[in-house]
Amino acid sequence: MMKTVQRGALIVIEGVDRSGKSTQCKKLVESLISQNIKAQLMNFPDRSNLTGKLINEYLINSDCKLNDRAIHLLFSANRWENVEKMNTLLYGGTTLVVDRYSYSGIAFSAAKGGMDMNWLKQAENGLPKPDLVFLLTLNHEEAAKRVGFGEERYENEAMQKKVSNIFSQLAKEEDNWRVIEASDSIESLQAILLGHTLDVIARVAKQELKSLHF
Ligand code: ADP
Ligand code: FDM
Ligand code: MG
Repeated sequence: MMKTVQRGALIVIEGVDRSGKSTQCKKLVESLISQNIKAQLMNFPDRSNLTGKLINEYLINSDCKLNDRAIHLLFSANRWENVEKMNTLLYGGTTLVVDRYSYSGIAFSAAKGGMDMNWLKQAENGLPKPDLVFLLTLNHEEAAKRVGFGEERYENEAMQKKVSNIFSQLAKEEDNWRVIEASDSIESLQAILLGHTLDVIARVAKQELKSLHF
């Protein structure tokens, strides 16, 4: 009898700078692969594609002036550029572990002020909806003890605190979020994330992927 391919899960990790997103994403992919589960890491912004190069310039060069709505749409377009790739991988049975997604897009733009929340969300509607979003929370004092901010735009305390509040708000709007206090050790956090992820992979394997609909 033919074995139908079960789809992979779309797992997103969000959180403020230095909350441990990149560390946990990398470890989660390694843990899944070590259990013979097909898994791949993705991160947004994806600085390798066309929109990603513009975004990278905006982030690293403080002299780069760009309208707030224009850069918001570029971050969103950067995700849209990857939709076919994401769908192909997911429906090919690969679980995607994604370092930042639409919620970073919404939170960072909203933290700047002056843009309507519904307008910010609109650009994300229709993208693949994560099966699970981890929000790593860490207070600013704890984050400050970790290896320091770089020189990129948004890497300052005021911005990070606003972003943190908006993430907490977004987490309450849907039931697919798991809020994890990120001050524990890398290993104990990883065990928690892996447990939730394995549950979700099993639960969604035969379900159709949903689309974001804010
Ligand atoms: P993010 O991607 O959220 O900015 P990183 O994963 O790059 O965060 O981690 C930022 C820094 O904090 C790195 O130096 C990393 O080794 C360290 N770090 C990550 N997780 C923890 C943890 N649970 N406890 C202590 N330090 C951590
Ligand atoms: N960022 C990231 C946004 O402003 N919008 C987005 O849609 C995304 C995905 O870009 F400051 C911001 C968040 C962060 C920066 O940093 C990217 P990392 O270190 O590559 O995660
Ligand atoms: Mg990171």
